[in-house]
Amino acid sequence: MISRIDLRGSLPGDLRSVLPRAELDVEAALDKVRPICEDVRHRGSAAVREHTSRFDGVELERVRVPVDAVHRALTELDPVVRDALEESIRRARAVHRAQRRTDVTTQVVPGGTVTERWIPVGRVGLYVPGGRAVYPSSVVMNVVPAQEAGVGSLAVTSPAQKDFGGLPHPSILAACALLGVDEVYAAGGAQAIAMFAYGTEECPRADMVTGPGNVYVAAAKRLLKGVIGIDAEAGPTEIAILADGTADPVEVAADLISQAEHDTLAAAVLVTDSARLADEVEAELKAQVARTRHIERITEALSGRQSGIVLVDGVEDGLKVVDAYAAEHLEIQTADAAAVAARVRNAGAVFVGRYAPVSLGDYLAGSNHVLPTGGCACHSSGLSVQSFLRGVHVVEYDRDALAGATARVVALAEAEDLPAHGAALQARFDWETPS
Ligand code: HSO
Ligand code: ZN
Repeated sequence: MISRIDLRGSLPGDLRSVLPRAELDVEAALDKVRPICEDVRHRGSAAVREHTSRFDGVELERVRVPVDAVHRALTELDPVVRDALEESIRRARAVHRAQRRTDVTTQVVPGGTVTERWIPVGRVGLYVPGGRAVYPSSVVMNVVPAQEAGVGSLAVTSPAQKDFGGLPHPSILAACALLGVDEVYAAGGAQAIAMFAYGTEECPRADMVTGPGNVYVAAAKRLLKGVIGIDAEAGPTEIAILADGTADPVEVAADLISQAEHDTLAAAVLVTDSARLADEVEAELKAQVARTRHIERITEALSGRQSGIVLVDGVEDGLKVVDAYAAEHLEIQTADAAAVAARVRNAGAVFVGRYAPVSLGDYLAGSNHVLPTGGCACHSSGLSVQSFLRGVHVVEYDRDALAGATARVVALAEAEDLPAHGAALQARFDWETPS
């Protein structure tokens, strides 16, 4: 069911090329989404409604969801789910509140300071998928950091659902209500991203759009990235587990399956120096997958070329492999897991030891579950308060401080053949203009 890659002996120089990974063809979807985005740009709400009718089979009178429908969804939410969501919000708030930044002023020279001022994005649109993946937990993970960053205006959009009277899924509406977000739209796909990017009669334009989505959503984000700020393009979920002979095969298999459950393209990768563990995990996968609800999807994900068991000579080599892979989620299931985890450089989030499975992080650890996929963890971080802040340098120099800088600015400006730059400083002083 799951392939093996044997890297025992010696590791190849270009590790990335031998490791399993899915490819998502966003480029191919660009041509499909371009006319939709243009249509929304020129015709606003009418275009959003028409594309909703075409793709979601729902005739909308208005794209905006009435506020009372948002609140009603919360009253109808299962109290057990409500309690869990509330605790998830509490824990996420605690972690994200600690990420807030304070303005820092550096005195560069006497009389000359630069202050880094952190300013939240003014208005953010959050895209919440509505197909197979209806995740109220992702509403929490996107909204909480934006709110903690101080974003003043927050709107959510999620596809209109035929089965729910043309509204987004009720669990999405309920999560919005719990978080205090009542500006919600029933729109999905590229038309929803364009709605935020250009604005419509119903929905004022947003400065930034975040949230996962299918390939058309990713393509629309790529297309409109100059018009609106975006978060990362989310690809299929990935879990990598670095385990040695001390790991429990039942738990390792369960964790691999947990993320394979998301999508046929989801990736589950075990990196281990124990051939015995590899065999036991493989047997466990067979046994456990047979008992899962989403057996077909999981089987396809685990047997896909993006998943595999990688055999290495020791934990040291294992670390090199997981760093090269740069997983969205990385579990460390080894002896002295904390010490091994401390040496990881590339991962979206690291889960240390048997009592920190990825599923905990998906819902209730307090950490964010919007994380870089596709190897982007080597240069990017997950969603955080920082994602919704801009650091603005505020420069304040007094007369003497500027006078002390002028000769050097003039020298650099001359070196770049931009004398007017230097002259702008000289104009403030009784300075002899060089001929
Ligand atoms: N594992 C997903 C997030 C998620 N899991 C939502 C369950 N619901 C990507 O990090
Ligand atoms: Zn998950």
